[in-house]
Amino acid sequence: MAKTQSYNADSITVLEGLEPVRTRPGMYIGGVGSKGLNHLVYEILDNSVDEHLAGYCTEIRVTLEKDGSCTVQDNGRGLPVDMHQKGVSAERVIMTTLHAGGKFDNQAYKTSGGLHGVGSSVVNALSSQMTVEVARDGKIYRDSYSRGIPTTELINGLLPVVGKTKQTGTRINFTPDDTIFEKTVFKSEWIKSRLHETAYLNPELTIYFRDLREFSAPKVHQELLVAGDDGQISFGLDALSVAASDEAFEQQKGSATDSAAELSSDGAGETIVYHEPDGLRAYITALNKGQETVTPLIYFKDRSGDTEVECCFQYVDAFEENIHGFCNNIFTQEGGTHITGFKARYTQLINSYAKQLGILKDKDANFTGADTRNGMTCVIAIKYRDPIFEGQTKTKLASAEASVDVAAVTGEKLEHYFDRNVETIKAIIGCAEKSAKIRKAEEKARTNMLSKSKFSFDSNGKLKVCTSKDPEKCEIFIVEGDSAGGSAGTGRNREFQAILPIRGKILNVEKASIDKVLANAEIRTMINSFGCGFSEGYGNDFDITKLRYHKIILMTDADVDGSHIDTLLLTFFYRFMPELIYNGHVYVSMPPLYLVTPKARNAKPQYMYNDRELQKYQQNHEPSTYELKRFKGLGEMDPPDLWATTLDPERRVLKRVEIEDARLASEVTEMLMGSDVAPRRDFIYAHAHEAEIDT
Ligand code: 28G
Repeated sequence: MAKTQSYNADSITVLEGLEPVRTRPGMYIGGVGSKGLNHLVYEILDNSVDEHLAGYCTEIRVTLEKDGSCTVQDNGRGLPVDMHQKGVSAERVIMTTLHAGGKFDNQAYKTSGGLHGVGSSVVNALSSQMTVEVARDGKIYRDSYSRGIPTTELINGLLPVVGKTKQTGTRINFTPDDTIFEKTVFKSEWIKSRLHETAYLNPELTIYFRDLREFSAPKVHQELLVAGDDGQISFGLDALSVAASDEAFEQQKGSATDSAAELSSDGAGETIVYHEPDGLRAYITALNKGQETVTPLIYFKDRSGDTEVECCFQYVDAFEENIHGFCNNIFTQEGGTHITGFKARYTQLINSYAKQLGILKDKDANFTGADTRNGMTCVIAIKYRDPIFEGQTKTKLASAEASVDVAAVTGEKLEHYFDRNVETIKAIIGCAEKSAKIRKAEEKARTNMLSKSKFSFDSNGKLKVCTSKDPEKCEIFIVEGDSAGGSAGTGRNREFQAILPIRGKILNVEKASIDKVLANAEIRTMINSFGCGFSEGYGNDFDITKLRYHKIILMTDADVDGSHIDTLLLTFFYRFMPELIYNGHVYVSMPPLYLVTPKARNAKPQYMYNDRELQKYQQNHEPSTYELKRFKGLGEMDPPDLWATTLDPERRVLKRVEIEDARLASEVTEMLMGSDVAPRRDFIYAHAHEAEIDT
């Protein structure tokens, strides 16, 4: 196929059209870090999901390719390829025009406002390479781009045909532009979480995920694996007879025939099939896994006006509420009107039943909203015509009507349900009573505590302070264990590095009630030393301007226990000090696993941070030529070692924690505490390769 890099008239208009995306990528994908990078996948994925919502696509495949690119494929109708009024294929127009992608004419199921749904053209503009293949009308068409500029020559304005097929669908392969993105390694943990979420929200959809990259851990999440990928999206197979040299399609053949074998091999690559026919019910069941349930699953779905409202919830024996909102399949991290509409109506409903059943007397105060949701795990997913998003990360639904519609559906459906399930409403009121009691006790404890001056309720225990008082310069290392804490205390730069040793595992804040959280010595010490208070359900005392350390660095061993402690700490920050993460103050240090000392004179010792690095070294060096030391833990390093590898800003490796990491941490807490070793190892694995040098 003829390719051209020349800038003809077409490509200049293209460049003009997509230029704003390349000059200000953050405006379109929310940044050029990991979050923006992964957003590229979601943008493309969203188009396939839209095609599913339109009723034409049942399978989506997402593949992280060996070469660092990503492929998304669906079995929908296939992007239109016919002649557009502009004189080129419609596909060209869609891929090169801002706001002309996919569904922008069809507002009904536009994926979202704000950051989302800006479409494939944005991804195209930010990709060093993009290939679009469309299976339609018995043919396979192909187009390609580099940084949004077409590299395929059209034939009378239309796409070249590269094969024949009986299937229909779209396949897009793209490589993020490394001159735009700080990092170009997709975070599979984030992507998998998003795919699973999408599967729960779309019960008739099946999503195949594959990670073919070298460093991906083999065999993850056994329970999710479905051996024998049947290769139903197989327009590529047909094509083989016609376009036998077509690499992309050969690869497709591989995935269709070899996957069962690959699952049991030790090579790179994992395949996960996400299919959740029980939808939100299965989602709640998964979220409540391992916890004692207090009510059955409660489910409803209905429309009000143009809004479709779907909701499932269940109570567990816990003190937290755990409400996840979605609007048009988008997770609304910061909540919004759909959530407030639900909560407001729900509080009224529970109080009215409590009175009706004589549990609340006339003289009694109503339950607070938080009381009524004590122990509740809930997912609210709405489909809304014209969502408006606001907030720090544009993930807060602002549309006022959504609140009204959700309240209407919630009121009607739940009244119908509770009238017929009195035991369930009694159990829920039981949870509310328990909460009210604890709340009153806590309010008392809190006034007592606050009266003793806010930050003096505990001495700072084992904190080794630094001399500087300039928060911007100051760092605090939260170090696992007294022995590592001791070495760090000696090895650090006292001027700007504070050390806070913590022992063992901090409390799992996901499970504990607030009074227990506040009673925990480690947590009190942290709140004290950071200096900015904390926020929780009953009030927000958090003030980030008071933060004493602009870098909070978790320093734990690179093993299962260390990653568990990281997870618990992140869960704590996520729930009580999320701004620390939003504002990029939280880091995880990446201590090396090995020290290789070559025997040759003049050769410098080398620290290695993961097994891959060591393997590479071992492949190129005879075992007799070097000495290998394996660090079992930070506690084994002497202070100079610790300075050289983990403390020295010039040489250490830090990974900045993003809010997605913290959200996942809160979700994987359960997984990490389970007995299965494999997911834990994979968790550590997944985090090891994402290390970045912090400068
Ligand atoms: C694989 C990666 C991402 C897509 C479709 C299918 C159609 C479509 C996409 O149309 C323009 C606007 C509304 C009609 C629609 C095909 C109607 C008929 C489509 C994708 C024209 C966009 N036939 N599949 N866009 N519409 N999958 N997957 O991008 O009026 S995007």
